[in-house]
Amino acid sequence: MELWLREQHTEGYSVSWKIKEIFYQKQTPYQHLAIVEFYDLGRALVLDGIVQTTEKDEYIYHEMIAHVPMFSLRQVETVLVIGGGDGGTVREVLKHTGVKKVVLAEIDEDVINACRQYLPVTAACLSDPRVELAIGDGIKYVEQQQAAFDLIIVDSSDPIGPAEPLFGSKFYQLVKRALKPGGAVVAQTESPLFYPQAFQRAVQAMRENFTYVKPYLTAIPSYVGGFWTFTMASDSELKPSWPETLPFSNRYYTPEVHQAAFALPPFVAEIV
Ligand code: AG3
Repeated sequence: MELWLREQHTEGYSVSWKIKEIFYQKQTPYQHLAIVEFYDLGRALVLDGIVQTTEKDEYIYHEMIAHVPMFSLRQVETVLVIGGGDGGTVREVLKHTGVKKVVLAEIDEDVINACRQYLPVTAACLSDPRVELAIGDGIKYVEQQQAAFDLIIVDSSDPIGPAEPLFGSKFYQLVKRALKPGGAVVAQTESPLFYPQAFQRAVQAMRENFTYVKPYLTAIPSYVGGFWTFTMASDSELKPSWPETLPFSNRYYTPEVHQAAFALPPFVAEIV
C-alpha cells in the first residue's frame, strides 16, 4: 500500500510526499501532529498537514533564522525562541559560545516530546543545560518579560491556527518591551509567492514597532514555492560582523550567504 501526504496550498495547487513510515501521530489540544519518514527527504515534522521541517533541508532554515541575527548583534547572551518545538533553531543558537540562556516558548508540549523521541537531529540539543523550556502561549510568556532578551526568534508555523497572533502589531509591541536595549527580533515571514499578505502583515507589524526592519530571502526546498522570507527588526542599526573564520561549521550559512540574502528580487521587495 502506498501512503502519501498531500499538502494542499491553494484550490489548484498541492504537493505530494510519499511516506515510508509514520512514527507518531496525535491530535494535540492545538493541532494535528505527525512525525513521518518521507522517501528521499528523511524524517519530518508535520503540523496540520503542513511540513514544518525535514532532515533533508532543515539546516537551511535553522541556520538562516539563527545566524543572520546572531552575527548582526554585538553580544548575545539571552535568547528567546517562540515556537520552534523541534529544537532546530535552538541547536543553531547554541553554537554561539557566548550564549548563556535560551528559553524555548512552545505552546504544544507534544511537539517537543515527539521531536525528542523521533527527530533527534533537531531536538537532541534541548537537553543542553543552557536551554529552559517554557511550555505555554508564547505571547503570554513575552508579556511577562521586560528587557530580558538580546534576541527573540519567532519560529512559528503559518498564521492559521495557534501562530496567527504572532503576525500582528500587538505581539511586536510586547516583543519590543521584552528585548534588552539594542536587542533584535527575527521571524519567519512566509512565502512571498504563496503567502504575500502574511509576509506584508508581519513586516508592517514590525515597522510599527521598530526603527530598522530588514526582510531577507532564502531558498527552502521543502516549503511551498521554494522562496522563503525572514524579517529581522531592531531599534539599533543591524550591521553584521564576523570573526576571520567562523567558530563553528555550517552547511548553508556563510557571511557571503548572509549578505546575499538581503538582495530582494523586485517581486519580493514590492510586497513590503
Ligand atoms: N516553521 C516554519 C514553517 C512554515 C512552513 N510553512 C509552509 N510550508 N507553508 C518551521 C519550524 C522549524 N523549526
